[in-house]
Amino acid sequence: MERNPRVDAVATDMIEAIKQVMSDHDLTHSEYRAGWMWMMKLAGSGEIPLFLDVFFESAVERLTFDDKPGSKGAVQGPYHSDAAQLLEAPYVLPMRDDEAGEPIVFSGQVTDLDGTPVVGADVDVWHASNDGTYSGFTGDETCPPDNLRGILRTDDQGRFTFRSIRPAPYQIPHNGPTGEFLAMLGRHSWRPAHFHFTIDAPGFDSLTTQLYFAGDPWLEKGDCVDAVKDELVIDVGKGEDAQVLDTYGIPDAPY
Ligand code: MBD
Ligand code: FE
Repeated sequence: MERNPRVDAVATDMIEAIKQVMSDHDLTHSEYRAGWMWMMKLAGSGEIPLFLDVFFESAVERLTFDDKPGSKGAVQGPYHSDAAQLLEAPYVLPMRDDEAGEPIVFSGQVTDLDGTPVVGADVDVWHASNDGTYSGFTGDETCPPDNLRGILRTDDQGRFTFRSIRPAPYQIPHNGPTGEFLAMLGRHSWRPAHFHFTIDAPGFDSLTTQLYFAGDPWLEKGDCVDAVKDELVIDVGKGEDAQVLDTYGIPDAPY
């Protein structure tokens, strides 16, 4: 393989930065081996994507997108599925017959920077189940791989509405090496409840973002991934408000 100047520039600085930290902390050889063993465990557990996204993705996301106009982005995280299906309107995210959780109806509109609706945009949405797992990543054979995921298309006003269950505060897998690592740093492994979105339309940059729910205690106590932005926290109506949304013609939920 040829020398890659970009990799050389970035990786050489990373290596030097790590060596500097080793020297600042007088790292011992047994500590070096302990870290080495821990990394072997991380690789064996399949949690490398989780670990990297928990500790580093929000920094790169801010660097890349924070100075862009329009809606704020947020990290993608490790649980997006490239195999999500385009759903048919009226939109209900695929869910199990006994899917636990509070029903929610969510509406949004995709516009360009001038506020002109974007018709036919693809809105890829995914979120965790009430027990805090993402389909396809649960190890639970009985959970369909497309559960609580799907792609919606905006209508002639750039709008979309879907029904699902309201995501619950979410604890990242905490029995593995990533959770163990957070615990050694004295940090918790919770994220505020969130929807994930990736919005794509021809001729536009893609937007990957998340939405959080006002009143969620983990907004105060801190997101273990450090990905929350104030602009991404929304209010949720109950009862009457929710029924107004129902006039969009979403059928009764299948639960
Ligand atoms: C998640 O659900 C998530 O959204 C992120 C960013 C990291 C770990 C788990
Ligand atoms: Fe998530």
